[in-house]
Parts: sequence; structure tokens; C-alpha cells
Amino acid sequence: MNADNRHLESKKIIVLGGDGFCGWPTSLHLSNVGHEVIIIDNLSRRNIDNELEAESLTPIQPMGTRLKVWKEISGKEIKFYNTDIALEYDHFLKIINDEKPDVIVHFAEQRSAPYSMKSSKNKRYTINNNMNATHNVLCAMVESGLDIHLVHLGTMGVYGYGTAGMKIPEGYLDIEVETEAGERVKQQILYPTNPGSVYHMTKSQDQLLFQYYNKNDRLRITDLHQGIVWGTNTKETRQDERLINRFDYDGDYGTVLNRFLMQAAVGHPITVHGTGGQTRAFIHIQDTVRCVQLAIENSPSYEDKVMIFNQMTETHRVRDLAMLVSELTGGEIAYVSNPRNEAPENDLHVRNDLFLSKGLEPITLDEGLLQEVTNVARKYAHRADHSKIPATSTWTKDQLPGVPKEK
Ligand code: NAD
Ligand code: USQ
Repeated sequence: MNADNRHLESKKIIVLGGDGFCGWPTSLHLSNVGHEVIIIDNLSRRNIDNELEAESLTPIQPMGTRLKVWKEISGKEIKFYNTDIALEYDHFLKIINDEKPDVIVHFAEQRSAPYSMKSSKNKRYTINNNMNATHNVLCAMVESGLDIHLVHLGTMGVYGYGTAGMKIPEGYLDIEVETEAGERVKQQILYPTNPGSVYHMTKSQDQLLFQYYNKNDRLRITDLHQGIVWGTNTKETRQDERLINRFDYDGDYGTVLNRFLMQAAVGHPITVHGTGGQTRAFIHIQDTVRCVQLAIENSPSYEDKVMIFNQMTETHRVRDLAMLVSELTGGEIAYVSNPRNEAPENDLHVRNDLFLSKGLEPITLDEGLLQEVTNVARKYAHRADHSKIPATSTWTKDQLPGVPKEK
């Protein structure tokens, strides 16, 4: 028996957002290890590419081709519904009632912080889409009356990055309060959120929805507080070029490490925001799919509170990543002014004992970086549109209300 299906009991799993960067390789992995997988996606991410006139560096195929190739290669069928879970509640509920899943994995949110900060329209879209998507999932779970385990992809960004040197716990903070009678009483609370963008704020709100529905309707929920995902392919997406995963590099959707790798590969300066003193949490896409599998296999029971895992494997300072990529490739580093409103320097220490205790064996930067540069960034460099690289979405606009313009 291979390590991936050691504990396998086949389940019916609906993957919301299964066409996206994390959702597609996760769907293939869960199908490969023997689960029945159904994807729901409204293809909004592909439409946003059209809107931004930006494309994945890798040549991703239409959903129909992806599923046909997977069937040819694995013999396994993945069903697909094109539905907007934020806007088409009745259709979504009908799918849940018809399919009767054991598990729902929820990736289906607008996930770019810069995109969420571009304009009022983008802020409102991100709030409407993400809040309604998550709330509709919870309502449908209750209304169906089915016993479904929800696994949601949250973010490390809900914690904020000013933790005064302490290790960020997995979701909950132990506190002590003083009662009227002067006694000290211990309590556990959700770690106070400190989001850094409208997008990150939706993930903070998601946490409250989960806490409420867990308390009121005893829903079984796992929330995965994921760090920045890097890398492109997994064991499954590597099997045929037509299964390739997306690779975002544009100023809105490209995440920092993949952007640096791509920039170095195409001869663009590596764009460090500010001093690059920001420290963030990271995880490779192969570990993402493995973590989701582990979360499914370790489902909470009715008595449990919302189970929260920190889904990250390493922390790095942005300028250190830039230097690492530069040493590996000879790429030049450019320190550019920071379009975001964020702390210029921060330390970050994170607990991730839960996944390690469940058997996660993390892929480290040392193992995967060079392979990523050679097999993906350099291979598809000819598809890059250099005009899409600069990050142009600013967090605060020049003139703040009530603040006099500087002379
Ligand atoms: P993505 O944009 O590539 O994928 C999200 C998918 O959800 C897309 O295919 C999109 O079409 C779909 N979707 C969005 N709204 C929908 C709706 N209303 N109805 C149906 N489908 C909808 O994003 P990703 O990088 O795969 O991220 C997936 C999840 O993981 C997100 O919730 C994100 O917040 C979280 N996450 C991502 C990262 C990262 O580095 N990529 C890190 C931490 C957490
Ligand atoms: N940065 C640069 N140069 C760049 C791009 C980014 O220095 O060219 C800096 C940013 O200023 C920021 C850091 O790198 O300080 C991370 O930026 P990012 O775009 O890689 O990550 P972020 O906006 O936080 O969002 C990404 C995903 C989001 C997920 C989050 C996890 O898009 O969906 O929730 O990572 S976390 O950061 O842990 O909250």
C-alpha cells in the first residue's frame, strides 16, 4: 500500500473551485488516491484573466480537455458543474442534495489581495463573492440535513504579522481573564484577526461564520490557514502536459516566490517591495494537496470546535527569497516602492505541529526551487507578457479623505 492511501476509506468529495491553482491539483490527487471527486467552479478565475488581459505562464487547457485527459490516463471520472456558488444557491443546493457528498473542500473565493484592493468595484466583488460563497455552503449543508465535513482553505494572513515574537498558535489563543471575584479563569478564543487587505478580511469573516455554524448547527468544519503557495505541478499534473497547473505571474495574481522565479527566468529584475523585510509563511503545492488529504482523513466529530490547522512549512523574508533566486539564476534584484500598506519589516514564527503529527513530510525550498526554474519558468518563458509583471494595485489612494494634500 502506498503512503498516500494508507488510511483510505473512499469518500465522495465535492471540490468547490476545482479549476483553480490549488483546486485542480487537489482534485486530481483526491481522485488518484481513490475518492470520487466532483468539481464545482464558475470559471470566474479564467474570466478575470480575460478582464486583466493576463494569462497563466503555463498553457492550461479548458475544463473539458482536462477531464477527458484525466479519464484517459487514470481511468477515473471527475464530474463537473459550472455553477456560481455565491449567486446560484438553489442550483448549488440541488447538486448537494443529488450528489450527497461526504466532504466539501472549499477553494471557491476571489483570492488575490492586490485584485481586491484595485477599486471599490473590486472590493465589493470580493466581499460579495467570498462572503456569499462561504455562507451559501454553510446554509446548504444545514438545509440538506446531510452529515458533511467541510474543509475550507483559509489563510495565514488572518493572524496579521505583528506577533511580538510569539509562535502563532493553530487558530486559538489561550488567555486568562480576571472575574468580578478576582479569580483568574483560563479561556480559549479565536486568535484576534488583523487582516492586511479586503481579501484577507473576507477570510477573517469566514472564521466567524464557521464558529457560529459549528456552535448552532453542529457542523463539522476544518479551516486550513494556508501560507503562500509556490511551485506549479504535482505528481498527478506532471503526467501529461494537458493536465498542467496554472502559474500566475502578473502583478495581481502572481504570488511572490513564483513571480521571482519567473522574473529571473525571463530576464526581468526581481521586484522586491520596499526593503523586502516582510516575513511570510510558505508551502509547496504538492504539500497543499497532501494536507487537504490529511485534513479529510482526520475529520472532526460533532463535539469538536472548528478544527484549525496552520498549513505552512517554512517562513522566509522576502529579500532573502530574492537573494536566493538571484544566486540560483544570476537575476538582478530591484527594490521597488511598496504598493501595499503593510509593515516594512516583521518576524514570523508559526506552529504547524498538527500536520507534522499527522504525517506531513514537507518539501523544502532547497529541494524544489531549481527544478521549478528549469522545468516551468524557463520552459514557458516565451509565453510571458512583460507588460503584465509590474504590481500596479495600490492599497491607499493618493488623497485620503480628511487628510490635507502634501504641498
Ligand atoms: P484560484 O483563483 O486559482 O482558484 C479559485 C477557484 O474558485 C477558481 O477556479 C474560480 O473560478 C473559483 N471560484 C471563485 N469564486 C467562485 C464562485 N462564486 N463560484 C464557483 N467558483 C468560484 O485560487 P487558488 O490560488 O487556487 O486559491 C484557492 C483557495 O486557497 C482560495 O480560497 C485562497 O484564498 C486559498 N489560498 C491560496 C493561496 C495561494 O498562494 N494561492 C494561499 C493561501 C490560501
Ligand atoms: N511582494 C514583493 N514583490 C512582489 C510580490 C509580492 O515583495 O513582486 C511581497 C508583498 O508586498 C508581500 C509579500 O511579498 O509582502 C507576499 O505577497 P504575495 O502576493 O505573495 O502574497 P499575499 O498577497 O499575502 O497573498 C497570497 C495569496 C492569498 C493567500 C496568501 C497567504 O494570493 O490567496 O491567502 O498568499 S498569506 O500571505 O499567508 O496570507
